[in-house]
Amino acid sequence: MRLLLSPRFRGTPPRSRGVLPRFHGRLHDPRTATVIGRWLGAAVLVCFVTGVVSHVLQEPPGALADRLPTRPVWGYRFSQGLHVASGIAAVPLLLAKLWTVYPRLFVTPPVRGVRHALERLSVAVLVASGLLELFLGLLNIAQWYPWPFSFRQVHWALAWVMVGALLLHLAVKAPLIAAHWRHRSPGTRQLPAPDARDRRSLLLGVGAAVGTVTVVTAGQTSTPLRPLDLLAPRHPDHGTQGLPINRTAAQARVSATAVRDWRLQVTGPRPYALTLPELALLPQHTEELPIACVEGWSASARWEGVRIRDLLDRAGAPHDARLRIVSLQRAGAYGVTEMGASYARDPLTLLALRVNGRVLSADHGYPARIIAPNRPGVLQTKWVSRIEVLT
Ligand SMILES: Nc1nc2c(c(=O)[nH]1)N[C@H]1C(S)=C(S)[C@@H](COP(=O)(O)O)O[C@H]1N2
Ligand SMILES: [Mo]
Repeated sequence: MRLLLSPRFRGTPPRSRGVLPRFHGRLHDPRTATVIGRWLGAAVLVCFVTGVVSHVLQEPPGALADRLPTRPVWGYRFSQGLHVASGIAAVPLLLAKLWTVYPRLFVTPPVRGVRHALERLSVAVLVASGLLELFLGLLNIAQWYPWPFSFRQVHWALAWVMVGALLLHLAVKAPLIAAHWRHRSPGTRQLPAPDARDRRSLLLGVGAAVGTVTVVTAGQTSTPLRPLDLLAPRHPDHGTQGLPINRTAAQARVSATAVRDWRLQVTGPRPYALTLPELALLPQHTEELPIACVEGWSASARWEGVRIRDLLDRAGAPHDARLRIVSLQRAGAYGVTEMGASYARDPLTLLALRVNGRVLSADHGYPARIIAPNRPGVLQTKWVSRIEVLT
């Protein structure tokens, strides 16, 4: 109560009249907004940059497709883990920030001119796009799509709207942010601000909330935090053969007949087909590589199989060939994917037949799947039936 009723203001609380609520809290002020805004800004920056990385790896523009880096092998695991963790951390930060500034919704007069109206409009765009962006991301982690549009395209477009509105917001508020960036304003150099203790409590609470949501979800990608992974929808250790399963063979409608009659087709200058026993006779390689899903979970596994580049050499494919990988899958997305030359030529990129010492289970892509270093999980195609050399 003391906090809400205290008459001692710092900063300028918005004026309100009549039926509108009155705000006396000392924490609805620019200093608190600046401090929380800095944390939120850092989370948004990390989330945005890692989001761009994820987008470029999934849909590389033009010639970049053949030059994507395949090292470090855990690069995507790290960046996508950060993307989801910073997005989750941004939720309590955004809520705290909105709480700090919401009295400004009730300023009177609501519009003081064209400039003020535009400024308020840009804040509305920022708040709406930020809330929606985080909400879409969270639902995607839960694999729940109650909307008719493509998650990825909307999440991507909205990210730019949000960042644009954020830059505008920062520019408009720059003088205010600068004035409240440091701990004490010049006039009160000697005395601690009267609201310093309240603010410290609020910030500690927000920090604790961020820490908690991070610790109970980051175990989906970080091995040391794994025992505390209580809230993430997927646990990296739960699933057959030591790996989670995003789409089962049944969900992908991979038919038993198709698997029984399976042969690997490779097209190219010298096309050929191989049965599973024939593939097993080719030189086999074992690599430890992570699967890193865009949803934020990741896990490392030991994969055994044939190098893609060996299969390509056998087909007489040119050195810079890009590939199309076709799966037996008949339902849902990711049945057909493309692979740029840097992945196709990498000695670590395998057509895997085994994982963690055993033949791939049906849900992990039996008879054969792609595993490549530093690559989003969605492109690690399961149930591979054909590799097409694109020229
Ligand atoms: N054909 C096909 N391959 C696929 C998918 C799919 O839906 N269809 N899902 C991908 C996704 S999103 C991920 S994260 C990985 C997960 O592999 P796992 O289920 O073996 O752990 O497989 C990928 N390979
Ligand atoms: Mo995934």
